[in-house]
Amino acid sequence: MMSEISKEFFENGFVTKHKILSDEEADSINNEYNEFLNQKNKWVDLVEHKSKTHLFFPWANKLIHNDKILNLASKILGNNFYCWNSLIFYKKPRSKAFVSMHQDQNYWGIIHDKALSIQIAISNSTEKNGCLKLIPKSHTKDFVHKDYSNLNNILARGQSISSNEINKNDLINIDLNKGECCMFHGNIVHGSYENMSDQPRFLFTMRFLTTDNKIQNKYYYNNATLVKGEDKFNYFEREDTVENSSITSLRVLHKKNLIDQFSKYLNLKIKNTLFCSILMFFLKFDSFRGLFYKLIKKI
Ligand SMILES: O=C(O)CCC(=O)C(=O)O
Repeated sequence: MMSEISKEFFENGFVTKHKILSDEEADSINNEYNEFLNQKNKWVDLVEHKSKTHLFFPWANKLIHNDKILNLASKILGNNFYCWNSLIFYKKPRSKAFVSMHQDQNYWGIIHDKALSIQIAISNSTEKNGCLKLIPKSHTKDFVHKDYSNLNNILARGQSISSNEINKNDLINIDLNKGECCMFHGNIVHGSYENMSDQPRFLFTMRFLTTDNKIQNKYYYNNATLVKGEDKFNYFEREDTVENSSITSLRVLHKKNLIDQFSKYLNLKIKNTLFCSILMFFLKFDSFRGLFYKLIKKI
């Protein structure tokens, strides 16, 4: 029998306000993250830690294995699934950063629908500080996407649905108190506006998919962490965890993934293979990628 949660999820494309972390647990992650931001970091790390974050921070690696999160995801995905990505969406106070409206499945290129995201609020997330916005029930329709380049767009490729296609009145705010999460379908229309408050907004999103799914190699890495059950398909290379390995070795894989992805995005933007290979000769060095991020104002 379908649980209430899965019924609501498939009907509306999301369920929200499930408490995962206590206020103290959320604060502790927030403090650790602020310490990281206040350190003297390499430019490259200031950008690249925001993707595949579970291979960068021990707290993130623990969160993708959190029982309450896995319990929630298993109501939709069943007993065998991976976490293949995790991301930090952080907006500084008064930051103009936004996320253009998009459907994740439009660019994930997965082979079937069994994929979702769970977004957990590490700080309170409100309309004023630029919380997640989504259109209920929009997961049942496919929208056309264009690459919309804007330096304030947090999405690296700027993938967006044209504003004419969307009625802004259909968007709802996903207000979350720290420690709460929202689980949303891979095809739901979502994004967020700028932070108009004096507080930072810190959200952490985890992407889960079933072991019989595949991801489009054209854009993404093919390694993931098995967080529940077993994998009889072996489409993914299995990532270690911080429990059975160390954060130092996870960070080696993190770097490799980010360089590979950088090269894939570059090839998409600049369709000249020779030129891209020459650029990548330099850009595989941290200092050059860091400089590049600085030039495109990602730092
Ligand atoms: O909350 C945001 O800023 C957007 C988050 C998002 O696009 C996602 O979690 O997939």
